[in-house]
Amino acid sequence: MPERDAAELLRDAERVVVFTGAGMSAESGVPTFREALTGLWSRFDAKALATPEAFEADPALVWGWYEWRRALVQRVRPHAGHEAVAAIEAQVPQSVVITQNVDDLHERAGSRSLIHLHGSLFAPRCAACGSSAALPPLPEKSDRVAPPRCDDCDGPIRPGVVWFGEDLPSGELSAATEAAFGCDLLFSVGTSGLVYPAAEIPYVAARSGATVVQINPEPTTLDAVADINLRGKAAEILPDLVRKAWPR
Ligand code: BV8
Ligand code: ZN
Repeated sequence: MPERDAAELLRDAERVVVFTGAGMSAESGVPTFREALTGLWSRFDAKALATPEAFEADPALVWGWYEWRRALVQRVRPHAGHEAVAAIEAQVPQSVVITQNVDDLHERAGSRSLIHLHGSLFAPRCAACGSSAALPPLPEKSDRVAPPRCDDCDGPIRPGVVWFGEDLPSGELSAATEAAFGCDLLFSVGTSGLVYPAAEIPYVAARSGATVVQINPEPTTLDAVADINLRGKAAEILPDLVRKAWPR
């Protein structure tokens, strides 16, 4: 029974990596990239908005979208799957969480060894000089919002995320690659594995001899690399695995 095997592997693991995507936040109520955007944004494609060109062309539209997403994240809560990930970190000292998500749900569930490959909604910075900026008060409703200006150079403030066509932060990428290379067990949770170089992480683990366990309700490109495929939701499977690995 694959889930029992995964729980046994988890119990015996020395170095675990949990690699998460938008599906990890879905049961908290944060829409994934594959689901249609709602409201003002429904006529846009996330991939078109998450680019430097879009911000250049219409800073208020893009800044407003990210502030809408930040407001949504602040209204929701981490779920039992996020808590299970934090429980794994508590049980397996050498474990690392690598997330593609820009929300703070892993942090709020207690995860500490956390790498954000694509930045965070909570770290705005100046698009011109790079100074970090304070988070402004959230807008009342989801709409276009002109980005605040930089205190140092009056440049426009941008979200602290990695857009399509932008390099990932090199420190985070090398730390994540190193963790994947050195782990003996990697969980890939709630990611379609389409966006590179982040999607490379499970392959790095597999190539270095780790067991790869995928948790996802539908087939993804990472089926090709998963040793064990657990078809289901993060908030159900992860707590179940932790209970089986470390019965109270
Ligand atoms: C780069 C932050 C070097 C922003 C994100 C042409 C020009 C330029 C670049 C490229 C190009 N062609 C290809 C590229 C590379 C590009 C890329 O990979 N494109 C893809 C589309 C092919 N990558 C980049 O641009 C990266 N940079 O390559 O730099 C470079 C530089 C210049 C020129 C060339 C190269 C930067 C990529 C980072 C983009 N930023 N996020 C923001 O959040 O707004 S990516 C964003 O989308 C997420 O962070 C995540 O990575 C991705 C979404 O994927 P997932 O997380 O997997 O989510 P998805 O919705 O797809 O899937 C959810 C899954 O969950 C599903 O499988 C679903 O079944 C499952 N699920 C649902 N419910 C649940 C569940 N699972 C469990 N439980 C549930 N309940
Ligand atoms: Zn500035």
